[in-house]
Amino acid sequence: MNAMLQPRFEKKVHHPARPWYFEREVETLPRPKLERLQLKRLRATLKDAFENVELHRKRMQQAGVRPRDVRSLADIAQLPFTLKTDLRDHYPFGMFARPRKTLVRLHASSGTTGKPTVVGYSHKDIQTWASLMARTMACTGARPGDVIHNAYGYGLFTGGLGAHYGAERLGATVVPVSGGGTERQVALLQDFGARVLCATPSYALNIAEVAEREGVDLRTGALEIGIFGAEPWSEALRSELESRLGIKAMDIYGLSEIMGPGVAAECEAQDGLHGWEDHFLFEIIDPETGKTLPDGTAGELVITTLTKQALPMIRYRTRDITRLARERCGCGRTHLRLKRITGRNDDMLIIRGVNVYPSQIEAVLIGLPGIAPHYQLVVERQGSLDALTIEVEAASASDKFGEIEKQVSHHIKSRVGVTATVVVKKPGEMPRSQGKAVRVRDLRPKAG
Ligand code: DLL
Repeated sequence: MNAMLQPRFEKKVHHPARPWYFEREVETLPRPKLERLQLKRLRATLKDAFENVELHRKRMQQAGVRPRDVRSLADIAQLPFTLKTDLRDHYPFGMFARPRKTLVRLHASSGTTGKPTVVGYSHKDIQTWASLMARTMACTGARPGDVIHNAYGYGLFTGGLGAHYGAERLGATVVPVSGGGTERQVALLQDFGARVLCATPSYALNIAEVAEREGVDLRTGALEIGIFGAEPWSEALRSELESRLGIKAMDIYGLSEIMGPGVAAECEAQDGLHGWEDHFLFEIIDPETGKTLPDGTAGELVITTLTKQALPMIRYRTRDITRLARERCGCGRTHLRLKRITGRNDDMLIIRGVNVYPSQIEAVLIGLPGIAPHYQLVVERQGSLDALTIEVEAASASDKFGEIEKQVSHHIKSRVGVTATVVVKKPGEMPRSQGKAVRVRDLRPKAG
């Protein structure tokens, strides 16, 4: 049946009035106790890294700091940073703190250039990850007994298996669909009555579109919660997904180098992501100077692991831009919150002197009349400057593309401040995401 012919029915999403915690005691630990636990674990991690990872030992020696010199959490600022290039330079296993034979799992994130980044897990690391993902899912509203449809990709990417183990640990019924085969996903979502959908936000949009095309109204079904992450996304895309799928769209954050998904998660307040401080230490630094920035200031997120065995990370520079908030949250969790991650430092474009993240463009595009939420940014070099073209798809076949282009260009200029050429494509012409969406096509000549 055509989706347009079905009755419009706004489902009331059941979000429990009272929060439910997977690990109540530690999630609500008073901050002084939480910080004492962090310091104890930090010192143990530093000792372990010093004794077992040559790179960390050398770096600490060069900086003239010994693990026992770290007597307060603030002392961490004396320690050197770890970079993604360190992992690449020690490819594949050179930064592991445990013998390879004792590890039970490897994952890798695909590098666009050169070698991938390889990460390893001990048996205990996998247990910790499963618990943290269960905690993450519970924080977003998932409950034991739910059917959890897992459309994160299975394989070397941490999304699929991370969510899988978390869902099982929570006591849910996991459907391990992985990405792709979207028509089948729509059928399974209906047939199995999934309450929770795990996917990248861009792939969830693809699912919503295919469902509508097939005449399936997911808004009236069992689906109530989307656990979305693995790529930057905007509040505008959140509203789009919430209304098209009839769900609460929740943001989760993580990265392979630190563990995978399950590092931070939104609660029902949808006002920042609780970073699990009993396992990670979060800092914000100025990406230029490396200096620590106060809470509330936007900068680069730096994470130190506090319990990882196979791959302890000391002051890992994530390149992700966010802000920290330590005020108490209404949900009762005492762990700090990371504000929505705007994007990666490397993804920031400088268009005629104006800094812009793809997610800022997305926030303007979604909801503009006449266009669908499918877009790509093309960056080219014109003389000595970078020029931006926004390719976006028309909501319907019409002959008013020129008019839409003018409108979009005007809104981008007035709200983001950049001048962009806008090209409107016919419906269905822009690529659809199967996992992490490709938002930028960089056609600038490569340096060197
Ligand atoms: O994307 C882990 C993950 C899987 C997170 C599933 C959430 C859900 P990587 O492939 O190593 O790991 O990519 C990590 O993705 O440094 C961010 O730049 C970006 N990222 C992840 N979550 C978010 C988010 C997984 N919620 C990189 N918002 C990170 C914005 C995100 N960016």
